[in-house]
Amino acid sequence: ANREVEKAQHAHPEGETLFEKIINKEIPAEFVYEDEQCVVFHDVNPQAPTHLLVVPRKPIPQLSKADDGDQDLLGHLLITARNVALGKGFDRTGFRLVINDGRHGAQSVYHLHVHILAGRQMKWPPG
Ligand code: DGP
Repeated sequence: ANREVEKAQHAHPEGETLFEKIINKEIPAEFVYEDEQCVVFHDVNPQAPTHLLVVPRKPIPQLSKADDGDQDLLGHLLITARNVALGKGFDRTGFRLVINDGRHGAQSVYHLHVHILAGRQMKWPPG
């Protein structure tokens, strides 16, 4: 987990990211859902028994750079996360959604994404 923070502190918030390559199927990922607006796939470095990423096809670099006009898309990401979390094979005990933004948020990939974490007891405050 600290490795991830280290990586995040050296990430550059510009240019094409890995997630565009995943969305375009140029590099593989374990997809669980996709539609016209977003995709959902497994995080390569899971921090919980279930760790998925909800990623808009539109390459918004981070939440703080989203436009007011992205309101419907942002809503769709949450509804999609909800649908996935209510889906088949998902633990009903609860889950956590996380959006990391910028350096202090420990964001490492500058293509907006919502983490879905589940399958264990979460703690508060987060590290
Ligand atoms: P964040 O710190 O919020 O920017 O999280 C980025 C997440 O992306 C991190 O949990 C690890 C994950 N990740 C990074 N590279 C890849 C990859 O190539 N494939 C997949 N599936 N996940 C990745």
